[in-house]
Amino acid sequence: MIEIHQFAPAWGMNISPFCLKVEIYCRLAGIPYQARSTLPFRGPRGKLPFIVDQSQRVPDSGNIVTYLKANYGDRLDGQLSDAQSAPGHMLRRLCEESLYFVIVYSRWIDDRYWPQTRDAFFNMVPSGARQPVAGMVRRAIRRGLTGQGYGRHPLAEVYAAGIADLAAIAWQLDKHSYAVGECVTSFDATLYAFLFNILRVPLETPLKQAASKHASIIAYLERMDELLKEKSA
Ligand SMILES: N[C@@H](CCC(=O)N[C@@H](CS)C(=O)NCC(=O)O)C(=O)O
Repeated sequence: MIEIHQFAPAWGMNISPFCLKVEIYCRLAGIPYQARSTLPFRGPRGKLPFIVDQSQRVPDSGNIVTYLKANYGDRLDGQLSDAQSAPGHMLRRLCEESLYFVIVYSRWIDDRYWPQTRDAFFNMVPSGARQPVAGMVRRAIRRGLTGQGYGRHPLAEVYAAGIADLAAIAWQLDKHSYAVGECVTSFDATLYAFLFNILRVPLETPLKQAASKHASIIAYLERMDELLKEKSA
């Protein structure tokens, strides 16, 4: 069985959008898997998720989906037209290359939410080492965000970027039941994982407040919850 190597749960849930994306893809495609908790430095590229399948290690959620399609059949995207693939690709990039960094910023940099993040993500570290370890990881995340760019902006601008991303997603979901049409596709694994990581974690961030106001986003998460329940029944 495929092993998905990912972070240990925090707040009782999968708090990595990229790791959750792979889990959701497997659930939607009906591919059995086992989740294994690990740390990023153990992965082939120093990030999570990676999968292990018959002793082969595949890193990167995008590569993993490509690998699963090639080895287990393209169970979700076989019928996609170019007119659906193009907006799907753009939605995915928006989530992974923009919204993701606003989520990271809200959890790790915004002082209002950092204490909750620290307590949830580092509770397995012995209490004496918890503050220094958490502080060290936080500094590394800050450097990453400075390199990416959002770390150089004032707080309000970072959230404005994320809120604009959510408005674009809401517009798309107002037109369709799923990410790019009336059938679920691999793009929904991405979209659901990112929206879940904004709306279902116990951080009342400006992103969560903005997402909560979009009826199409709320309805989409509920629709996907129902579908995932049916798939696992
Ligand atoms: N392009 C990668 C991105 C994965 C990624 O950024 N993973 C984050 C967690 S959501 C990570 O491992 N961060 C730890 C680190 O950078 O040290 C993918 O699609 O899997």
